[in-house]
Amino acid sequence: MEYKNILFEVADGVATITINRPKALNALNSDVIGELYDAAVKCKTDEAIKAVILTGAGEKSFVAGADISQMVELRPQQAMLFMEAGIETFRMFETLPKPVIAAVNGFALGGGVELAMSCDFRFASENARFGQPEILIGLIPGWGGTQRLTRLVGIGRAKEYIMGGGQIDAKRAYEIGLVNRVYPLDQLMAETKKFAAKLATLPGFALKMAKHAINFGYDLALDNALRLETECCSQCFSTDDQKEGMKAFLEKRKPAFKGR
Ligand code: CO8
Repeated sequence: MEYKNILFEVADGVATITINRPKALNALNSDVIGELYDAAVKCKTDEAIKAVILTGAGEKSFVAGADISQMVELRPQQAMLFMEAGIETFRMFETLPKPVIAAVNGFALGGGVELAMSCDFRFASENARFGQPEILIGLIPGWGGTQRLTRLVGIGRAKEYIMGGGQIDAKRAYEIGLVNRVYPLDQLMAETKKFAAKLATLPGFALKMAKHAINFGYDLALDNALRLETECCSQCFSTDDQKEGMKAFLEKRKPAFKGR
């Protein structure tokens, strides 16, 4: 697929996907969603890609939400299709068997914060602003916000932001656990790439199992979740990387992981 709305680059095992509609503050229309889905499939299937970064073009916005100009006249069935496309695309990143980092370089509003919350990690620039302002245009979140925000920051805060429609800055987002790290804007990409590069060197199968156990164990009853963890952890013993990691520790040397 030829991309017109995103940039897709791979370097040193890290794929960087940049949503590239800076004049519209990188708002997501159905074309962007289609390209993001295609890029997610590439990230999943290309064995050379070990970690993924999602970011927005320009210095003002990560993603300012779904494209309002495309939604204004939708009927419910059309809205449902647009919602399902976003839900499926975001879920691809959330369940990708590789780490995904959102580098939030400005506004992350509505669909923007929903996309960021589908990533494993959120690194933000100091100028980033977060919110679910859908209520202000007669809507509620439709790409996972009612569920993922509630899980990340708790039901009381989720209701405050979703029903109140206000925005918070990066410092507050860090305090409530919505973002993992905050950097000056000019350091955001370098720091995100450094973290992604480190992840790319770690045993890929163990990363996959860690993400799987956390994602799919989270909503299970504790006994079932612990069983899932046991199964995921035991699978790691099938890899050369587990043998190498433990031998290297015992031999007091650095491990040479091979990704298998
Ligand atoms: N959709 C379309 N265009 C947008 C969007 C958007 N979400 N956000 C910004 N833009 C456009 C503006 O229209 C403007 O275009 P133009 O230059 O042609 O007039 C350009 O980007 C620059 O924006 P502003 O001039 O408004 O810039 P400001 O710095 O003054 O303001 C803000 C920045 C605060 C980010 C402001 O643009 C804003 O409030 N944007 C809308 C934010 C919003 O409401 N987002 C939520 C949208 S709804 C949603 O995401 C639901 C997702 C799932 C539902 C699926 C249902 C089918």
